[in-house]
Amino acid sequence: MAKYLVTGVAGFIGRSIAAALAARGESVRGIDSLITGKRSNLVGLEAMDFIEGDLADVDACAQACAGVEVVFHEAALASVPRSVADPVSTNRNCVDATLNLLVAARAAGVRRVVYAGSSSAYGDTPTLPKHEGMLPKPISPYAVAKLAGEQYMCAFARVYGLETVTLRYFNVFGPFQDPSSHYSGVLAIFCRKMLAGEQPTIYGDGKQSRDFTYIDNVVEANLLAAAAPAEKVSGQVMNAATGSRIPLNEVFVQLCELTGYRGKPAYAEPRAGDIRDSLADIQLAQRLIGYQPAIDFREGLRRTVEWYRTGAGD
Ligand code: UD2
Repeated sequence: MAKYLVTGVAGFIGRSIAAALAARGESVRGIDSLITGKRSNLVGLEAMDFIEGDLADVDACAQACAGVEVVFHEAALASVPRSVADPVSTNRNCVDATLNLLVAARAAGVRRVVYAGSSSAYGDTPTLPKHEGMLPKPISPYAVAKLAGEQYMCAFARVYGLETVTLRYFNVFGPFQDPSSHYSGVLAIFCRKMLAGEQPTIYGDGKQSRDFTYIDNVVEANLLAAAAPAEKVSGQVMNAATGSRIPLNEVFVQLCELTGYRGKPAYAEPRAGDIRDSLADIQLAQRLIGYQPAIDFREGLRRTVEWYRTGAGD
């Protein structure tokens, strides 16, 4: 019987958490609908109990949660522009899925659910850094859906005593992130394009900034959140990031150095629902779970470029 369940295990964050658990010798079950997750991301996880299933299906949720102690809930339909194009699918795969999972987790006697929240919850407020005491102001359907999920987490902790912890991720990147879709994360798209000598497109003036967070930091935050004492963390929401930000134009310059790309970027209209600047205050996670980002942006970017250079992302 698996002690841990990872939802969205064929996505790049889910597979990275599952791999870290497996490396510690833990028994892991994973579930993924393979809507955006990729079977190829399960390489190295052959010992895991894998369920191909959709969390919008309550029976799949029940099957996934049976006998499990801790859930890492990474499954979602990510992307702001995807949610602008199709808000109903985003709601189904983020909100309905999260509620179904929580109901099933409670029924199965799961002790704790660690949830992948999103920095998009803060919206486009000018205040930086973003801290958890700020009033959420989501501006895209995706941000609304991720925020609804974290509110369900808090409510289930409060009214049912299920231990829940929300980590608000800030633009996570790294190996295994899918570069192939128009809706992929910007660093995955840029790495693949620039290594292939293709021109990347920057939406807007490129002065927008992000607290890009390397995957290993987020995996570590999850392991700490799962292990922290309930009286400290249950029902809490905390940022998981690096606490520094970089504009997209500067990212492009660094990627030119790392990939050898010699061209210029194309510039296009800003995207609807896009946020200008994003930067996390990470003191709460430091205090509650002892989180400290170990890999900085530059080193993370170097490792990421090397991974895409191997062609593993194709
Ligand atoms: C949001 C969340 C992030 C995560 C993610 C999931 C914020 C601040 N961040 O990321 O935490 O939940 O959603 O999808 O809300 N861009 C280009 N060219 C491209 C692709 C993107 O210029 O080819 C720009 C894009 O317009 C944006 C930036 O790059 O300004 C980052 O875009 P993204 O899609 O990687 O992530 P973002 O910030 O929407």
